[in-house]
Amino acid sequence: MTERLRIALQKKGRLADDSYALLKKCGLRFSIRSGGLLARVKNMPIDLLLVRDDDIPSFVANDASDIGIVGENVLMEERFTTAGDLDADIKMRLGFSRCKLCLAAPANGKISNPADLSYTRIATTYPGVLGDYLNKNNIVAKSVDMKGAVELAPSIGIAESICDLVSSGATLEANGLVAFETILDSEAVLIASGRKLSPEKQAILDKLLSRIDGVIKSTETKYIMMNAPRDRVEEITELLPGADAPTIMPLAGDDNLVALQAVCTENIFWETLEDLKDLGARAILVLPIEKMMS
Ligand code: PRT
Ligand code: ZN
Repeated sequence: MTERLRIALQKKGRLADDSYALLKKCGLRFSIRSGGLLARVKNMPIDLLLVRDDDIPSFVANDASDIGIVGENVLMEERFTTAGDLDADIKMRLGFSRCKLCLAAPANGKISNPADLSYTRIATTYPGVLGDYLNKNNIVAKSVDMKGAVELAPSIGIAESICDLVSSGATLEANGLVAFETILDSEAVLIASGRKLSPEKQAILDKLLSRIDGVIKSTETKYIMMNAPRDRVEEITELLPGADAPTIMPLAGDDNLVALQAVCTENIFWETLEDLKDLGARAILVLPIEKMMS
């Protein structure tokens, strides 16, 4: 029987859709049934274990799963609550589900910087990460552990400030709170334990990691094409973000213009296109790249 690599994923929630989408872009074919705990990938020896995000680090650490996709915030919290005894580490940063774990307090209140926290109460669902921050910064404060709706804590009088995840900031604003310190920047990460995998599983994992790397790079990478004045090619090339040597081709019937094409590994903003135009570039096209393998 062929061995199957097992990946723990969040079943439903803010991480789930982007995790499924990433694996689909890597060529994995599967469907998620409601109520199912395991989904079988049809075209590769991989099974998906569909669980709550909080369980993912310990499932990976305890061999219920070979790898997992989880928010860095959840991994860090699990690390602190297991007192550093968690066999799960970041293998790859995935760039989605970005958020910050912030300290926030009522606008125009008594707390507007970390020094004001001394001998106050801070409500959070991240007591581990918060405790570590308070320790490292020599702040003596009480952490009030909650299961959710942390943003309501100051208005109901159970804490003077909160430590919670923020992405757009709309929730803080709607509750009259202002963030004054970021204690963790988080994004989705792929985690694995230090256990040695069998050669079969390791080969599947290596293939998957290489495809994920390709997917992440290709979303940032663009192909740019333009017609450029021959005597400005050097200046134009310098403007292209993260580009290797461009391909230059003559244009039929025009000795002063060339066709210039390059792969840019960083984002191309409108400002760059405007600067290229100022250097005489015309007919500028920016094209997405679907797949990459280096
Ligand atoms: O059921 P399960 O336990 O699996 O899911 P969950 O309810 O614990 O987690 P879920 O699905 O809400 O979030 C999963 C992961 O998404 C988190 O662990 C983070 O890594 C990441 N993430 C990214 C976020 C946010 N952005 C986010 N904005 N998690 C939570 N939020 C909260 C935030 O605290 C606020 O209350 O969403 C609310 C809206 O945020 P604003 O700032 O846009 O208003
Ligand atoms: Zn959760």
